[in-house]
Amino acid sequence: MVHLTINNIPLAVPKGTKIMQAAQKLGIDIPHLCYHEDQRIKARCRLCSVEVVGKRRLLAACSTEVWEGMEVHTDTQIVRDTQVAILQLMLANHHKDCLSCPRNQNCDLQRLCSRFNIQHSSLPSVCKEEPRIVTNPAIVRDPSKCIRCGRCIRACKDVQGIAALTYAGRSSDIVVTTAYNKPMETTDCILCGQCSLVCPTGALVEKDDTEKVLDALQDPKKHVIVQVAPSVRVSLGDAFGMEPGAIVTGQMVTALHLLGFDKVFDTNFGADLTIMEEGTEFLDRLQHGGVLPMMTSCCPGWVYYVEKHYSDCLPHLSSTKSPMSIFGAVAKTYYPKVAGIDVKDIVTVSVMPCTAKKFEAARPELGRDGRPDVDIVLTTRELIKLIKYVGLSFGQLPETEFDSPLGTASGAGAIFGTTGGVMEAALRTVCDKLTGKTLERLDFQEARGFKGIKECTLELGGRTLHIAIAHTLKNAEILMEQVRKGISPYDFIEVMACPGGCIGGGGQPIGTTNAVKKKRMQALYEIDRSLPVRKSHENPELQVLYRDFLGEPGEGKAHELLHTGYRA
Ligand code: HC0
Ligand code: SF4
Repeated sequence: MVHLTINNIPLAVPKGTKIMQAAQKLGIDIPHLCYHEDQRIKARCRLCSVEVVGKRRLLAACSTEVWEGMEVHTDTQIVRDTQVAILQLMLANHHKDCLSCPRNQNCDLQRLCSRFNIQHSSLPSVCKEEPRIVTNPAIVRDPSKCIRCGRCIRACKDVQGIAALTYAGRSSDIVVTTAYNKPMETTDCILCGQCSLVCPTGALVEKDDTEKVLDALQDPKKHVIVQVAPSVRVSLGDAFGMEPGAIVTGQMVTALHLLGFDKVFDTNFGADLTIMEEGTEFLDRLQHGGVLPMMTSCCPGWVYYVEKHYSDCLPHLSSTKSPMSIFGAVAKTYYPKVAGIDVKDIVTVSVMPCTAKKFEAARPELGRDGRPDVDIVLTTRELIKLIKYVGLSFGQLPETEFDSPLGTASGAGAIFGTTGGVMEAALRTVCDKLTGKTLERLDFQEARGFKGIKECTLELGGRTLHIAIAHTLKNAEILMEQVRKGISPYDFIEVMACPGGCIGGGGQPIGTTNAVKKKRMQALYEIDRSLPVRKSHENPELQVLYRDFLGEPGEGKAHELLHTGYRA
């Protein structure tokens, strides 16, 4: 242990601890902007400057390791003057329209200015008020809000291995931009939104579609239905003061009804359908010499990545649509029939933890008769805004259940929201189908956990199946290089673009860290354990849907509605 004092308070911490974390042990929050607990430390903003006795210069608390006998002061006049000066410099180059900023009341810069009681800008503004860049359905850039902390650059490069964002220019002219300042979607970007999740200000945000939803809800001629992704029910509570990983399914359904949705349905039901189709497709490829490894296709960031970066490998992608889009197809075909409503009057909304889902919904092939199957996609963050907008006390809402007939799902559908969940759900069905028996085994521990690439081998019905699961595109790239070279040892690969899977999606609440994601992961497994049906093919509502409408999985109407193609 290393012994030191911070603000004259003695403490001992393990060797290698940084001043920032040592101070946290004493309950002292050293201000910071470029530092993020899940990222490489760059010490760019210097807002975490502290005084250390014996040192002539201030040191950065995020990057400086403690040493024996160190005496740190986090709250001296020079430290405060430095922090205020840094904030004033940022403000001079910042478009200060806080009241109408998408990150109002949820912005690190605003919070720090409030904490340091900055009531006026002491420096003349040099901010170039550039227009917001709205060129795609998922992500909006606002360069005049950027504080050049670099967190987005690190998320894109270090987590996704993409590096669509970069610094350009020098000195005071430095900016964060794309190559040649091109629109994001025309670069290597796959609209995953990881950059928006770590941005401390309003420089990178999801495209806001809340008004479209409010308009639809106000239209008396429209029947507005909503589906909610598996991971939203374990992340929404964060914004309402609940513990990370709190399971708020019942309150969430009530909130959506109170917002005015006519029916509240479950994307998990779509996930069960995906398993039926994807499982059937995998067995068919396995038994009839189809292209292997087959790769899951439910994550839109991942699909876009394969299209942009590995288009030669597209035949490996399952043709099964994602649960969201499968749900949308059913909602615009089967549902109007059973509900007796003209499809032209139905508006389908989905709540997703993901910005790329907005892009997926806008794909022209995912619709019929010129209408999209999913009309509007909201991120978890936008749903939080809507709940606050109508003034609901979320934590005090009673719990209600999803509506029928598209609201009953299995535990397999629930775990889609975490890395490894899609594979575990698929295996529960594939194993039964391949062996012709109802296997007792439900839990596939090999598929669980936060490891970047997970592998397992299963002996099934006289066959050996080799499985791999990756999350983040940096990890996926390792598997894809093998696939491209034709040396992949696997039969079936699951990829989710975001770290942790959808629980860490780019549309999740600000403050989603790896520690938070691990709690959400456990919550999803808890939901799975609590459900009476845990295999997709045993979902009774799904069985009715196939019997009465879709026919056999992978054939005829099921194939026509629930499968898609990709573009190079
Ligand atoms: Fe996901 Fe999905 S699990 S991608 O992460 O597969 O966004 O939560 O809704 O579609 O089900 C996201 C989450 C979904 C889909 C599902 C899949
Ligand atoms: Fe990079 Fe994803 Fe942001 Fe695009 S959306 S710039 S891929 S982090």
